[in-house]
Amino acid sequence: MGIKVDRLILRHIRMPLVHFFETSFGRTHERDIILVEAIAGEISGWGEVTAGENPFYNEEWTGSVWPLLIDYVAPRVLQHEFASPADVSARTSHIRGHKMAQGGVEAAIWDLQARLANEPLYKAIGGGAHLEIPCGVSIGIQDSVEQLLEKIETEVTAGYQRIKMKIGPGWDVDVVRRVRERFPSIKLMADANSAYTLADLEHLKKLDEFYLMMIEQPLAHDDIIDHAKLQRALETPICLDECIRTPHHAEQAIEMGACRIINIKLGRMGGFTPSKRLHDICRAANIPVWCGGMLESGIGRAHNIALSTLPNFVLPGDVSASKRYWKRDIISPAVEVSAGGTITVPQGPGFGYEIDADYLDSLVVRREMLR
Ligand code: OSB
Ligand code: MG
Repeated sequence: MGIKVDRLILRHIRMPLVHFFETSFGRTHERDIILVEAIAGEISGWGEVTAGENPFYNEEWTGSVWPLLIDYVAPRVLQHEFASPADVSARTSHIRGHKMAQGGVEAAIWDLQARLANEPLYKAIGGGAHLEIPCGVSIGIQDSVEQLLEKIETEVTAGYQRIKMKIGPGWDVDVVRRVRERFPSIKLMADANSAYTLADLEHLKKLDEFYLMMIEQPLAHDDIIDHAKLQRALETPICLDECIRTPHHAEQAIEMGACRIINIKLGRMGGFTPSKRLHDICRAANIPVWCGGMLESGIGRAHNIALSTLPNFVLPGDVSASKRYWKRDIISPAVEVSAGGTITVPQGPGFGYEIDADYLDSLVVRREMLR
């Protein structure tokens, strides 16, 4: 059964975060998110564009996504007969970059296809190896070390299986030391979001002492070669995030020894099809993967859950409960995490949660219907 999208509705929504989130590139208090509703006849599929409010994680931001979707992605996708959603990504991949914009539409069409077939999204994408997803949390840079220790305590008590802390110059070795003193046996990792260069090599080596599971993306967002040099000097495994924007980047990083782990983000890769290809490359090379997050609403979160059911997602990801981010989520029920730190994969059609249409409507900043 092929698939044809006859309408796309774009919505820009604004959602306040329960707590600000700080990375080495800045602080976020509220999210501006672009949602994609892909419609065939009476049935809708939903996707989320995971770009941030500013072009600091990658080149995309809420403001770039809107015209990119209207001028370049929608015209290539609307009214086109796809044999399968697996063909959507190839239809837009001539667009340089802007993978998150492309990926939001691609994911909406996978959800649409799953709903048309009345099956769960995870089955449609060929997943299902895990139906309980192991969860970790990502904790931003705090105003004080005490605050960070308190947050970690809360999350460990809630059952989360691993803690990721954001680091950057001035908030690294000494802070990690304090965390390790207080929590000697938790699974701990650090994410630098490209805050360092090879000039910091001796400083970064000091992190080896804290037996971290991995250090995520310490060096430049586009520099696989320097990561290979750093990995040779470190005992701690490097995990690449920003550097891996195509499956081929992973082949190059693995060949060069630039990392031992890869974080897969659905949006960064441009959707399920390239994410699956990346997953398969890593699996064949014995590189474990985990699912990253971009402070998603429930819609992006639900897609991440489906993705995480693929077999090589063997490490706890950054997919955590809705309530850590939102007072109220736009899906129902909210994403919940068990006392053992897992999410049970929902079995309903599509991504398996309902859209809370009234609440969603109340958050809309702008809306556009495309035919
Ligand atoms: O690098 O993983 C990252 C959030 C915004 C931008 C980049 C990153 C992050 C996170 C948050 O770490 C993960 C989450 O959604 O909880
Ligand atoms: Mg990261």
